[in-house]
Amino acid sequence: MKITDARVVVSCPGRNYVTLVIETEDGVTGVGDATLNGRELAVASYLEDHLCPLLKGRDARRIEDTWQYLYKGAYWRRGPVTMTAIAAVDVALWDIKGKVAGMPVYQLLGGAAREGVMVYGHASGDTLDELSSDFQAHLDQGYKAVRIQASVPGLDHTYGIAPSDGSVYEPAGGSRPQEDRWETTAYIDFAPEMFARIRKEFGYGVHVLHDLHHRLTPIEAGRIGRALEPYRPFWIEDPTPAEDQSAFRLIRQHTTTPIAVGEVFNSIWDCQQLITERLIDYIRASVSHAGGITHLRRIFSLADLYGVRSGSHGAGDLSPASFAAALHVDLSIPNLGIQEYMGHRSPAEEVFTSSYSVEDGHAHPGDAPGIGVEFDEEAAARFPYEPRYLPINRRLDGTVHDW
Ligand code: CS2
Ligand code: MG
Repeated sequence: MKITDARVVVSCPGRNYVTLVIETEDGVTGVGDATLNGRELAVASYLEDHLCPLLKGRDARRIEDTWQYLYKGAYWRRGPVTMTAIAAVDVALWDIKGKVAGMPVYQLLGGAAREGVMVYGHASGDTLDELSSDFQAHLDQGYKAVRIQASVPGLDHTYGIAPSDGSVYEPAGGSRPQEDRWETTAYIDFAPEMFARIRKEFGYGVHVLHDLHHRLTPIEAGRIGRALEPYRPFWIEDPTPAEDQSAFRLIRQHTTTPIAVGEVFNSIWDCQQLITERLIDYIRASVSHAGGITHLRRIFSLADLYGVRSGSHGAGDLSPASFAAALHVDLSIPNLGIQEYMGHRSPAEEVFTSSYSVEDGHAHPGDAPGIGVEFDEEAAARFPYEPRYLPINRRLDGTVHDW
């Protein structure tokens, strides 16, 4: 089954998405997400200029061989651009395999290991009152797990707070990144206060998560983890930058609060030590940035050996094709933790039609053959690419800090 065409579509239906479409000689098409937020065109070029010409003429059925061919064949291994491009190819080929078999991809991965995939939504607010009403709104929608972020008093703008007009918290439009402010001393007493408020109001029957977005030093992270223990967080996410995997030993020495890491990882090597030394509890690599279904499953299998569960990244910058692919993996692996779910902003639904559903706090990929997402190229053409950047972050004295 020869691949006859592989093309890349960059569009902005609500936010930028890079979509790879692979077509076979029998007219079967597969779709993969190649979006790398804020660096979209680099992946589009990697695919268009380097991978698409290699795909034409290859056998679409040989997923593992194609993965190895693109990974080892590049010589320059890993990195977000390379691995996002390989991920898009991989997911598109799984999509094709499912369509040809007449089965949803999760059936090809071993079938459902559960009825549905627990997801967490995002509640946020400029004040704790706003956060609390957003939290209630999530409970009303059936969520069993909710991430909480609130503006830190004394800081102009804090990560993860959706503006009250319903728009997203990133990325900002414009030709330069928006600049946020951060100071850990302002944050460190506030986080326990935020958790205390939510637990007091809503009790312990709901999972509560929190994202630190790589901003703390390991010892600060240990301190926050310990201070939050009475409020039983489901996890704290990305407490400290994870380039230095051994830094997590220090956090572990100070707290039993579960730790989740991985949305910026693109390879199993980024988390080998974190997993094998049991320095984390949840691995949050994503299907679109960590080499697709093939490589993500390898990461989760390693994690399973060490009692580490999955918690895949599912922010809005991952297109519906990624979210669907993640759900097929989630449904079939033995060590699911939870799946992030942010949804997609209108008019994304004009471009992507999905078979997945989210109900009562649980998602299911649906039973359409393949990944269950159709991509309308004509509709995508109505929403041309718009240059956008992720924010950068500075301390109050102006020093560039981890965003
Ligand atoms: C975030 C993301 O969802 C998350 O946990 O950390 O929103 C992240 O900032 C974006 O995916 C960056 O593109
Ligand atoms: Mg995050």
